[in-house]
Amino acid sequence: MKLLVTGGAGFIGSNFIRYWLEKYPKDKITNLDKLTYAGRLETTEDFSKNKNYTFIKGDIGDLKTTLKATEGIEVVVNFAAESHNDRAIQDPGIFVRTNVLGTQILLEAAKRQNVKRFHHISTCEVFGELELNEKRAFKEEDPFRPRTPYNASKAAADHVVMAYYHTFGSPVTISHCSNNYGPYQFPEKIIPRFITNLIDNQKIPLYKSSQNRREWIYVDDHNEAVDIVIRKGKVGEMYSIGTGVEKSVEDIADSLLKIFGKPKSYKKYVPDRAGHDKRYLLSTKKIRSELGWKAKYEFDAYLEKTVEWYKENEWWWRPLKKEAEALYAKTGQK
Ligand code: NAD
Ligand code: TDX
Repeated sequence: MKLLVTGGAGFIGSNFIRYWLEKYPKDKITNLDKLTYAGRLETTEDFSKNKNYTFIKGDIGDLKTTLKATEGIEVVVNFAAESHNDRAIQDPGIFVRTNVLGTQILLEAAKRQNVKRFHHISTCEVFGELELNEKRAFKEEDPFRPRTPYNASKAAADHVVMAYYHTFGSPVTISHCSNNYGPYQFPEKIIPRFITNLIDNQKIPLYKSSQNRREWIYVDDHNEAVDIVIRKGKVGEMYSIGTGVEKSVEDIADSLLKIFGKPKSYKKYVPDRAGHDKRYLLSTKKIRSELGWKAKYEFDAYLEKTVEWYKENEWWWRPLKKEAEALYAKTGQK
């Protein structure tokens, strides 16, 4: 199979390529990535010499580039996006340009090149937020109710993907995943930010609404589910990928302090995120019953493995820490 992966120099996309090249060593993968602040060639170093791997530096929002990148491609997997809520509050425009317009331009190229499958990576956040005490979980057929510039751009992109399916018959699938953690995650996101602060013996900044919680998934579980959706999923369908493992900001902080053997006085409280969604939780009934997928990596064990990875790979994150903290210096959340 010939795949085009976009955003493959970022966190989940690079782990997807790593996973795929190992599992399907005969397949060919092209990675199209703009190399924004979040995309780095160092992240792809370990597989960059693989003879079945090609890298193109380019923007999914440029039709000429995407037409060339999709030539002879059977499957497109679109990970490329602006992905951080706190940045979207500072500059919503780039989120709309990359996540919405970029996705449309990539869809258009895939349509013109007769790509057999366009798989779009989306997020639980498109469904809006749940109350902390609510009993339900989001289902695939729930309406989109985004509340932040990031999740509005992801919801809008999903609508464009479905419009290409209904109007032009494009062979699309979409997956909505919960919060990922694992190696190569940019240290602006909560888990790598807290880990790298603790390695440096710094306090960890909890946003004021620290009972807000997320559903956590190890990145390889997400990527295995995407693999199954690509191979077995039905065109025109959306699939939710989650674990049911919910952790509040306080829980994450406490788990990491325990791993590092540090006292609770390492927690500090900083101003809340504007539009801070309280909670997301996905029902995974559909992917479990129709495609036979379920998550297998256990949270506590893989959180520890993730800590180990950051301890062993300072070369990777140390140069990024300044960029990540500069953002929070601006927002007063440092
Ligand atoms: P990331 O920010 O680590 O990586 C994004 C990658 O996309 C980077 O390599 C960047 O250079 C590239 N990129 C950005 N704009 C581009 C453009 N215009 N053209 C080409 N490449 C571009 O993000 P991530 O956490 O790996 O997220 C990947 C995808 O998964 C995103 O679509 C995100 O919305 C989705 N998602 C993420 C999570 C999570 O917890 N991280 C959960 C659910 C869904
Ligand atoms: O320093 C922090 N302190 C803190 O309390 C940071 C960075 C975050 N938080 C809180 C805010 C959230 O309640 O932690 C929680 C998680 O925040 P992020 O790591 O920024 O992730 P989130 O906003 O939930 O979005 C993530 O999951 C869904 C990804 O960044 C998205 O790309 C994905 O779609």
